Amino acid sequence: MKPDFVQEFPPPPDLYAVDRALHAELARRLPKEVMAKVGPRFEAVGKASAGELAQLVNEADAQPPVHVPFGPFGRRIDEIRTSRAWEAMRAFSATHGIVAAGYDQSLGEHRRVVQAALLHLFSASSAIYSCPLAMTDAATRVLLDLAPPALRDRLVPRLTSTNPASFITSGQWMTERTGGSDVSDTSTVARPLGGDRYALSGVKWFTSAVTAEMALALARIEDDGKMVMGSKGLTLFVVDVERKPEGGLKNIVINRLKDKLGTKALPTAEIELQGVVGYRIGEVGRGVANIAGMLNITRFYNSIASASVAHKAQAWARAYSQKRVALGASIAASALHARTLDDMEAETAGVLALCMEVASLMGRAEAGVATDDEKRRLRALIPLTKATTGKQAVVVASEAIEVFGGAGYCEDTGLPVLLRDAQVLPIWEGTTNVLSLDVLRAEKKAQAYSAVLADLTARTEKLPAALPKRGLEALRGAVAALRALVTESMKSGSVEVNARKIGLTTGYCMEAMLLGENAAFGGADGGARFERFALVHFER
Ligand code: MFK
Repeated sequence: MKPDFVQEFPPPPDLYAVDRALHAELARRLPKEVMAKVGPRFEAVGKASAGELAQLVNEADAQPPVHVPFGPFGRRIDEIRTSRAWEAMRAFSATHGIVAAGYDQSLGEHRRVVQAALLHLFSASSAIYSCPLAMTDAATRVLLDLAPPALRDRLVPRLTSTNPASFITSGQWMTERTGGSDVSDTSTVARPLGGDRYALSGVKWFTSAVTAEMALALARIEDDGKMVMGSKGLTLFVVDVERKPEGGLKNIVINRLKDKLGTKALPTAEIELQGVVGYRIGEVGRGVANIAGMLNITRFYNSIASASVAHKAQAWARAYSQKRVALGASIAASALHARTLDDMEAETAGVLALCMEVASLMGRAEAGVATDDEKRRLRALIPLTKATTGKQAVVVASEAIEVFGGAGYCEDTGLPVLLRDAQVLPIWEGTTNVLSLDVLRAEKKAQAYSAVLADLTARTEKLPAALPKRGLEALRGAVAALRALVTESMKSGSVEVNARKIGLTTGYCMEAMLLGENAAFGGADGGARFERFALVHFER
């Protein structure tokens, strides 16, 4: 009997120091000179994850934003009061150049891999500040691709600034009361004011990061009382969110903040646009195609947020297992428990590997060196990766909480937030089914899925025979079964009903193949991670 026993509770570990899978990815994907330049940045964010960010994330989650609609004498002020910790997350992300890294020309084609590593180390300790960063990055991409020079040059330097005093964030105003998946019934109207200026009016139903200084919005132009209905009638606009000197937002009313399952620190609002000025960007009626560029970036961020939460959850569970004694021994020494931890680590490594493949392709595309085949693969891999990794993040976060037993279920450990925040990842920026259908859209338009399947097949064949045999056989069997499922679905006209199964299976096969390649490249213990992943997913 130990009446005074109190379990020692480890703080979250330095997420860079303990991330063997990330080290293997970086060794494979970054040239030595790039690594020498950016390595200290990874170390700094990793250290913070066990220090200042670990404090800030608890504080931010415990102090959710408050909406103050009216001042003491009834004036509309629409203040969103966020916590000191949330503001500190903003400054941290600017200083560490998380958005900026994606546009750092000096990193060449490696820009998105460097950014993915920084975000992977930050997101799960950021109280989901990665959400405003996703929209900020996506707005940057869209402005660079579509905005007239004056607008672009006014906003992009601030969206990509590493100075917290000048860094601004962007929102994304797309979802209305009709829902997020189908934007064709968007009812926000844009009335011409002359030139590219329009007055936007309507209700936006899910506007995350409502404290952003600008937003991209979809609206339907009404000219002389005429409007084109459906998604072909939508156009994209940039809105400056301005505060009036006497309080309140200029031509925007905040109706309320959402009461969400998780992402508590993130202010997500329902807002009403009352003639706010929007600058049209891109062609009239091409709003959906134009905002798709934004979705591709936010889906990339969502995928890395999945890798991040899975990594933090499993690394923390492992740290705890080394401290916890039960049934007379350290639980880490139990073969069954060690297997569970290894499976979680392999799952997480798979998520990261797929994210890094996308990061690598995206960096190459943006640096102008991607081949046509790589661009096609990127188009299909973005939705496929987001769909697969979102599901995996929830599973790993849930397993990690279970490792802590009842303590993991209690708020004061800081663990439940991981699961709550993970649950948004399969929803935000497209549900699993919507993304599976997007893979079909990409296939119809550019045979993008076929390019992924051909690449997966060829690279699986090329994996060296020296890899663990059972894992290799399990993966090759899974790829053959996937190809048969695709052929059979096409023959029987059941591609749509099988789209989710095809998408997720492709995601798992890609992850296993990439882990095999990493192991072949030489990452320590990579072979074991590859085999665990393949056996968990594919061995019957
Ligand atoms: C972090 C915490 C957040 C807090 C909680 C948040 C909870 C969630 C709240 C939300 O609502 S998040 C928003 C979720 N919604 C989405 O992510 C959108 C999901 N729907 C889609 O992705 C649809 O596919 C889409 C609206 C983009 C298109 O639907 P349509 O109207 O049927 O478009 P269509 O005709 O298929 O495509 C129009 C054009 O866009 C085509 O080009 P072309 O006209 O040149 O042929 C498409 O090829 C192109 N396109 C569509 N998706 C694309 C794309 N191009 C490139 N990449 C893509 N992904």
